[in-house]
Amino acid sequence: MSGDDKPFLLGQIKDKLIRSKQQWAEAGRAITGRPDMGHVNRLPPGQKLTANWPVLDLGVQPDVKPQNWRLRVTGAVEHPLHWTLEEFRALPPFESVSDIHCVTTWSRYDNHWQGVSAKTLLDLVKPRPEAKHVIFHAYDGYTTNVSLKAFSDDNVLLAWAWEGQPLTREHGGPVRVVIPDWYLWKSAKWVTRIHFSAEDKPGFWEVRGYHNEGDPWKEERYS
Ligand SMILES: Nc1nc2c(c(=O)[nH]1)N[C@H]1C(S)=C(S)[C@@H](COP(=O)(O)O)O[C@H]1N2
Ligand SMILES: [Mo]
Repeated sequence: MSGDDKPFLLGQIKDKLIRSKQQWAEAGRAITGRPDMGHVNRLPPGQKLTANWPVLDLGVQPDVKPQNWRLRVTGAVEHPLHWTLEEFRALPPFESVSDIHCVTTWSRYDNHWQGVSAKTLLDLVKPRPEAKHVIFHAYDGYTTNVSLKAFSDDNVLLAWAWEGQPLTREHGGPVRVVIPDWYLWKSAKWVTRIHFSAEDKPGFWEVRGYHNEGDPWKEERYS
């Protein structure tokens, strides 16, 4: 062992430590109620568990017939694509199980979703380097914004089924966004356009006093 080996070894150990801490930090985003992440407290602060699934919206539930549904991707992407429901459902399917946390204080565990993952969509449309924000537009005029980072999470999807059944109209069928790590107002029902942008654009509730992000573990309810 030469004297030079020691600093080298220390350097290696340090890198290893940093890497594992980084991984913990990433997993720590998992203070997120992901069932697989093994939280001691699965229920975020201020939430109450419910078994049913309440319906919340602006009071208008657009009747989007499957044959009329369209999803468009616009803004800062290499490939601004659009799909019919038939085309969308032909994309690689994705299934996930996640908890729902609504800002109105109810949470519902173990929701089984089926749809298209955000990852798949991102691979297809390829956001341009300047894209940092995503704005969802829905058939009822609702909008909501998230960071591209939040949208890129592994558990995010555009869901067309819940508990093995087509997503009902009241819950946003034919297709809604599901972003399990954020309060449910970020999960646009009846989604019809996904806009990528360099600039953030607060959505319907975000301009009305809701937090711009919405992490249930930090109680980011109102701004
Ligand atoms: N298009 C649309 N999406 C929406 C809303 C809405 O009014 N319109 N409300 C949001 C809010 S505030 C909540 S709490 C959830 C409710 O979803 P749910 O009715 O399926 O429980 O949808 C979110 N997505
Ligand atoms: Mo809400």
